[in-house]
Amino acid sequence: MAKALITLLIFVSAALQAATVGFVAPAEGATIGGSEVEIKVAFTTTAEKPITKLEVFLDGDFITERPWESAESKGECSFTWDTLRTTNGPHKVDIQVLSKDEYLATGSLTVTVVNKVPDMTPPTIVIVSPKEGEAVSGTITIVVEVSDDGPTEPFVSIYIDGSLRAVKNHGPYTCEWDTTTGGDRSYTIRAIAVDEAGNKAEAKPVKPIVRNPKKQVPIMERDYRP
Ligand SMILES: [Ca+2]
Repeated sequence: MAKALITLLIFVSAALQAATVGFVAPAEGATIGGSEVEIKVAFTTTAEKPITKLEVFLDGDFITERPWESAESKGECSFTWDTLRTTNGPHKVDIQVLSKDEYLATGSLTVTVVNKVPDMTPPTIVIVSPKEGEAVSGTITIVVEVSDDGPTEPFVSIYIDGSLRAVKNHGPYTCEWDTTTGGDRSYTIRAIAVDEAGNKAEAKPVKPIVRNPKKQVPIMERDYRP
């Protein structure tokens, strides 16, 4: 009984409408994402009222329109939707068809947009050892602390006076430094982290001072007598 009533209503509705418009793709309720989602619509009309324009609405807001020069009794039309510029979640697309500014029909589609939120946040990076101005000697361990919101650990490069001394893609981010190989002076340690999305961060440089014991001079025995 109910089914027969619905069939009848559809039949009456179709008879009254001069034109129809519906979606070929994507499917109703589909989950979509990316910058190039094809929205394909199909429409039919009568010879008396050829469709001259399609208007596209997203969540009730007018987005774009497309003039339609053909006076065919039916046709198809595609739009590209950059869903990266739309929030994640359900959205309603309406297509209205018009004939010389006379409204004819609307087709509606509800889809769910799901896009991976891009990682825009650079890592945080700090050189924790040695400290600024710290006197160091012998072989020391440079320790860098890095954190990031990405799914993988960042790449970290450690430099001493501009020369690359270590590259690591996982923690602990450390680097052994034999300070006896250079002279006693101030050195500049820099560290740079890059996350999976290419966001880059540089730690505040640290300038320790190398002070190694002088090389042992053989003690000379002196024995003078006046
Ligand atoms: Ca990040």
